[in-house]
Amino acid sequence: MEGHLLLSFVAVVLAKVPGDQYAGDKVLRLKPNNEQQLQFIRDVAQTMKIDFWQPSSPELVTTNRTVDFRVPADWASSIQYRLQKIGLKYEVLIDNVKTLVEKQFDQVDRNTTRYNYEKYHEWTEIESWMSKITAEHPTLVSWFRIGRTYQHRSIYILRVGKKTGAVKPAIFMDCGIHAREWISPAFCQWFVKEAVESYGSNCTMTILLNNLDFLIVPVVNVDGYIYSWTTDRLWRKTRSRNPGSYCVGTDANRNFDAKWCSIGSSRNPCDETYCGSRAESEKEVRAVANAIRSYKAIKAYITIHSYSQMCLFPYSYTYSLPPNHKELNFIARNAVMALKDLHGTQYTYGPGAITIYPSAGGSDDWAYDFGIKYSFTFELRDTGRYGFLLPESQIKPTCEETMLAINYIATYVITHPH
Ligand code: 9B3
Ligand code: ZN
Ligand code: ZN
Ligand code: ZN
Repeated sequence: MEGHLLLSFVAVVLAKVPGDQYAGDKVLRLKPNNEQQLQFIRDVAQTMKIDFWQPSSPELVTTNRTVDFRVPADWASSIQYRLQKIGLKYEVLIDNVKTLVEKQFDQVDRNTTRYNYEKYHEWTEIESWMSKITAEHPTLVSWFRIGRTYQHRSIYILRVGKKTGAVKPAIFMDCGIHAREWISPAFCQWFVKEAVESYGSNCTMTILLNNLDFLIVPVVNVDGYIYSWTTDRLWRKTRSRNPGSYCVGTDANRNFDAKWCSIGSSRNPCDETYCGSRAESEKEVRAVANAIRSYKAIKAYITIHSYSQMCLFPYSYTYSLPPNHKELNFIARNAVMALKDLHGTQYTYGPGAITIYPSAGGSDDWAYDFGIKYSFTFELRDTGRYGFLLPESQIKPTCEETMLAINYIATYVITHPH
């Protein structure tokens, strides 16, 4: 009897919404104007537990560029005091992270019959959604497993396109490389929905699906995504153990074999940009890379992240420009213009190294060097008001506008077959 009581007590405690650990945490934005202020931020990052949102690690902070970071509640007032003292102006983007995290979980609703694309979904729901949409559209959708995660879950790919019996040129798109960027898997699902629902009625989509296949991985980092639902909403990395360290996980977007771990990544397993023990050490990364290596007709690679509103292309690992830089820049500019047409959302675009930050091991650079000459990273909404905690009310407008950019790129690819 007592044991039973104790068990239900434990269950109640564990069922707590993952957000409590962020009570009183703040997200601050500031812009260091000189070396001293820069040094101050780096010092603070070493002595306090600071979670860098944008850029994703303290090494990537530079002068005259804004930094967004989360400070734990206990440190917040001390940091704010010290910032004031050295005259570094800051803005409070989020006053209490817990409040926003809780809002996201409150909105979750599981008992609707039609799949709601304007909500974030947990992994089990996404998994059954894949099975359902495949069954409902057998002439357009096929469903495969491309590998397993560290915790042995399946990593799936959907092939979306009119089935012709022949191998068609393909566009590979993945979402959910980073766990906390929830808008990313939401977009992949939206894209598949739009594709199957508008085939036959929407002219652009019909032409696209007749002429190519979209290979879509809705969630790459499944373990991390689940962990961001159950335990830590702001988890970024995979969930693999690191021998000799208590810290868990590798940054999957620093783990690809593209000048691996040379810049903009960390060799410390406790850092958010830990590059892993070797290139492709992560099963999730190997699954994506193997899928791309084995599918012969991939014309474009697109990877979806958040936040910052950017369209990036190679390289991130060097400031050098790739041979078709002009063409990539042209495509990115037009994609971003198409996106802006809908709600006026402004995106910046350019090579990763100069547009966001120089860093190696990213999937877009790897896909490019593998031979896929059209390779893009999208950083979806917003620019920091909510950051990773983008409210569900923004899923629809974000996905609708992003569709226009992806459709532009896809159309470009089929009209430029070389
Ligand atoms: C980073 C790299 Cl290394 C790359 N090749 N392309 C884009 C990015 C930006 C994303 C990251 O992993 O930090 C944004 Se969340
Ligand atoms: Zn629509
Ligand atoms: Zn990301
Ligand atoms: Zn990002």
